[in-house]
This record gives sequence, structure tokens and C-alpha cells, in this order.
Amino acid sequence: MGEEVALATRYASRVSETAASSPLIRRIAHLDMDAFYASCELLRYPQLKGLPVVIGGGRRKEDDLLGKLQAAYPEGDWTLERFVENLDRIPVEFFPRIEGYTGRGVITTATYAARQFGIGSAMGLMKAAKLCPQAILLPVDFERYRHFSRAFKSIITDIAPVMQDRGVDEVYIDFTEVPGGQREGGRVLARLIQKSIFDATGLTCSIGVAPNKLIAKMASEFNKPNGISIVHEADLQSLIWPLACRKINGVGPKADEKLKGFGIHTIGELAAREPHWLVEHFGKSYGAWLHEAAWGRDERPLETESEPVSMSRETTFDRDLHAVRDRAELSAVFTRLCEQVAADLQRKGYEGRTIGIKIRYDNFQAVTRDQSIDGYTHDAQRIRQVAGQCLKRVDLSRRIRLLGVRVGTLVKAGTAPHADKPYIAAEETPYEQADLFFTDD
Ligand code: TTP
Ligand code: MG
Ligand code: MG
Repeated sequence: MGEEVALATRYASRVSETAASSPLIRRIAHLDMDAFYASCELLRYPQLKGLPVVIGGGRRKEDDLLGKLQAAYPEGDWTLERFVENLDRIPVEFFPRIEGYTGRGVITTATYAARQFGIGSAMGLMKAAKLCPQAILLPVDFERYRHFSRAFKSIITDIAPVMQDRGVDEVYIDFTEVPGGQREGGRVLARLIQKSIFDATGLTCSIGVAPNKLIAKMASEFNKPNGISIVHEADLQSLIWPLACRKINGVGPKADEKLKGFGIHTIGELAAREPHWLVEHFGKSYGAWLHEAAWGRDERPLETESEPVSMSRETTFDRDLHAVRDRAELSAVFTRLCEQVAADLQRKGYEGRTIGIKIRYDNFQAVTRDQSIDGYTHDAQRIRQVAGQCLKRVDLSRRIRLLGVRVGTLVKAGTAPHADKPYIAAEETPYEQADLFFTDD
């Protein structure tokens, strides 16, 4: 009948507990890609290596470059395909310069060569043009950066599975139980990860390995670019205390100003203050946290995002269907959706306890209903039966344009608590679940 079927799997943050139960010394790495957007651009324009390049504003300038090439080499057959295949051969002088830039564009990042002129992230392009007029200006291409972001992260999880995503170009990695993760304080594993990412993508990164996330985050900056820094608990005084308070992830510009007002500039100076004094001036929770941070204490676990909370299938009909008049058709689709969700669950090895439906009426209004069952299931018939109960709780006198089936509150198949054991509620967030159901399309 030509309808489209969409599948969705929802993931939840999951706290990693590997380190808590381990007798090994906790080793946490923070990895951050070097000049990330700019490095992604240099992969396709290697002729710009070593030059000041800034990334910011505007749409792709490829057409401008194409025009220049056509004008310079009129005999060349400059189709777009041929152009894209030869990006690395575009003469450097063809690239747009920042000189004379007017407008309100901002720099996302700059190559290290450009940084030598004092250019950096979040700086206005006009200011950068004054500092280094010969810098090459390339527009942003988020899709490209997201591609490389996914690529480097998947290389990491192949080597060290416990990883916390921290944005487009950085992650935390739990080294504690990974082979090589303890050798030379983590340097051996850090080297392996650096090399694997470089071999696969051509991109470099910097890694800090430390007893926790807080210090690892600071350490990854110590030897940028393409560096590794190892910090042990005993290095707190020599490596961390001389740093500016602002280097603590969690001390923003406002707090930093206030600290400076009290004559506290470095982390060491912060560590020297009495906790009760910090609490008095910065509040109970932030003050106490400042003290802990200055002493390099941070027990936060890594939050990985590998556990699905729900799986769903939904379909939009070619024409709006009516529950009574199109009963046979609707029923067949409903059964199939249940079978598909069950197959998804079985393939990925999950069982669920909350079964729900979603309906969107011809006026685009959507409703959802769900019901929790005793025990967990990935059985199509059981899902069909419970979802059918949910269907009875919605208005079926109106035309329907979309039908969806969802199974939530998932656990790994075979790990579900049995009826004879005391039941421990899985983490449930009713608001989020209701909300998720509406954001599927
Ligand atoms: P960062 O990791 O802060 O910077 P970077 O990777 O460019 O350079 P470094 O070697 O110092 O790590 O940010 C990652 C990307 O995020 C960066 O390439 C561009 C983008 N970004 C912005 O768009 N605006 C900003 O203000 C910052 C700081 C980054
Ligand atoms: Mg970076
Ligand atoms: Mg970063």
C-alpha cells in the first residue's frame, strides 16, 4: 500500500560503573580534536596545510572557486564533479582571503598557524581580518564535521568501549580496565587511540589522562596539538595549582571575576581558602564544589549513551483511514507494526515492559496511550494484545493518518527481574516518554 514505515530507537544516558567495582586505579581520559573544523577542511584542501585559515560564516564558496578555475583555465572541462574530485589541486591563491571582510560573522575556529596572529574561536571576522589579513576564510560545513565526529568516536569505542560524548570534537574515555590503560599512566593506550584515529581519518587529537574527568579535561590542553599529558594524583600541586581558576570546567567568566575580586587567581589560591569561606561567599553547593575541584576531587562517573529506552515503529498512510470502514486494512498494518517492533527488539536483544501506541488524526492532532505489563516481553502477539488495549482508549471515530507502536522500559533480554524476586523499578521518566512519542517525526 506504499506507506512509509519509520523506526526509532531512543537512547538514555547511562552511568558507567566499571571503575567503582574495580581494584585498579581509576584512569579517565579526555580527548579533544585539534582545531577540529579547520582540520576537517584541510583534509580536502591539503594545499592549505601550515597556512593561517579561519572557518566562519557564509555558505560554501565552492562555486566562487569553480568560477575562478573556469576563468583561469578556460580549456579545462570544469564540471562540478571534476571540481570536487580535484579540490586538492586548487591553487592556494584562488582561495578567498579574510582581508577587507565586512559583516558580523564570527570565527568558529582557526588553524594553529592563524592562532599565532592572535586569532581564535568566537572572534569577529572583522577583527581577525585586522590581525591577519592574508588568512584564508572558509565557510562552515557542519555536515562534514558531524561525519568526522562520528568517525573518530566509533574508532574510540572499538578500542575502549566506555566513552562519554562531550560534543562534536571531544569525549571522555574510561581507561581503567582497558588493556594498556594503566601502562605509563595511560600513555600507551592514549598513543594507540591517537594513532588509530590518525590512520583512519588523517585527523590529530590531544589526550589528557588523569584520575577523573575534571583533571583529564584540563590535562588534554597541556600539550596541544597532537599531544598526550599524564596527570597523577600526586601532580596536583605542580601541574594543576599553578593554572588559572578559569581552567576548571565549571568556573565561568562570572565566577572567575568574583574570585579575582577576592584576589584568587590560581587554582592553588582557591585550594588555600577554607571551605566554609567559599560556602559563605559562593553558596552552599557551588562553594563546596569549588573546594573539591581545587583539590582535584571529582567522582562523577562517565555517562555513556548506549542503552536504548524504547523502540518504535510507525507508519503514515497514503490516505487517512477510518477505524470502522477501513478496519481490515488498519488491523493488518497494526499487526505488522507489532511484528516489526518485536523483530527489532529480538534482533537487538531487548525486552520491554511498557507498550504504547500513537495515533495522529487527519487534523494532525496526536494522541498516545501506553500500558505497563507484568514482566518483560519481545513477543509480537503479546505486544499486539496490549497495544490493542491501548487502542481502545482513544477516539476511533475520526480519520487516522498515522499509527505507531512502541515498546519502552527496556532491559537486555534475559536480564529482566523475575516475579519471585523483589521488583526494582527501572528508571522511568513519564514526561520524557510521553514527549518522545510526539517527536518521532
Ligand atoms: P574546540 O575543541 O574548543 O576547538 P578546536 O578543536 O577548534 O581547537 P583546539 O585544538 O584548541 O581544541 O572546539 C571544537 C569545534 O567547535 C571547533 O573546531 C569549532 C567549534 N567551535 C565553535 O563553533 N565556536 C566556538 O566558540 C568554539 C570554542 C568552538
Ligand atoms: Mg578541539
Ligand atoms: Mg573541544
